[in-house]
Amino acid sequence: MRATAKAHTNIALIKYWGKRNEELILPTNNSLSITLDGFYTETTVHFNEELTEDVFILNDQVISGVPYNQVTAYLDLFRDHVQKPTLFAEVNSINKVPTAAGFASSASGFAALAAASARALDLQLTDQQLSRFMRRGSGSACRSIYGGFVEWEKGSQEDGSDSYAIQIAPKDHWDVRVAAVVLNAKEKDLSSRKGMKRTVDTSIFYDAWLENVPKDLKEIKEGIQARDFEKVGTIAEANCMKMHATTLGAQPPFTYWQNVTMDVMQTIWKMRSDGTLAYFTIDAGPNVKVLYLPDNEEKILQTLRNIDGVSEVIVSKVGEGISYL
Ligand code: 2P0
Repeated sequence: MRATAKAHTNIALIKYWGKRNEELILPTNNSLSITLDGFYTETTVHFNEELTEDVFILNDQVISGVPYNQVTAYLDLFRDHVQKPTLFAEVNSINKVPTAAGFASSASGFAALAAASARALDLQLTDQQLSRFMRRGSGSACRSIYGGFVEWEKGSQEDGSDSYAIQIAPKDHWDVRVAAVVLNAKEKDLSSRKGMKRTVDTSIFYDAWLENVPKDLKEIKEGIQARDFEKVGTIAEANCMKMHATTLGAQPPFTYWQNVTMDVMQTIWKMRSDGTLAYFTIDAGPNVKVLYLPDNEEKILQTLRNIDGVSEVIVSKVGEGISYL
């Protein structure tokens, strides 16, 4: 009843932004991401009849409070599944997703936890079933089941049975790079979960967001198949701008951007007008991720590192899906 799984985080090019069911984590729109090789979580789950409660160890520290409660609530899904309400587990995680890099560790964290839990219980799940379990921890986690380019189908069933990830193209399809630009910026005040909810509930721009996603999705998938970097970058950057525009129409309005976020955006625009193809995307936080092709790597990294307020630039290639150790 012990297993270890490794999951990589992912960066969305078409953003998941809104839920139609908060408890089951069902989205209002399909999303599409690249799995990243640089950032991952490795988790061992050991279900043990002798334990009287779960134990959660993260990076060699025993964890209590909110993160512990999230893990135990999540393990309840598996206890329910096997109908063993008192089967507790020791969870031991190593997280190689630097929080400063502005990647939510929830995607790789819940993907690894789901995969290790299912394997420890010998559940023999299909990929769809496993992706659905991942989704219940954090929406974006369901995309980390696969490497390469991955779409999360929003589905239409109320029970979420058709809301899971599918692979659009494997890792080796295309060597695209993603640079995480780490900024000297303060932590965000509003979590992505809360910002997403406020936007769905109040933004006057939200319907426009939803109407537009299918077009972005169709075109970016064509771009990925054709390895058309200009097309993929243009759509990804515009989709990010539209997601962030919805926050300005919320009540009260908000933005995840800080001054240095805009400095990086403007630097990318300047690079492009000078002929270097780089595109940005931004999640629910101030940090910026930059997409580019390997030929331009040196020049782009040097330019990014020279921006005032940039503390670090971390490069990632396209990564693999779930693996077991
Ligand atoms: C994404 N984000 O597609 C998008 C883009 C943020 C912006 O997944 O499911 O709010 O409540 O755990 O933590 C944010 O994730 O989602 C997210 P839930 P959360 O990657």
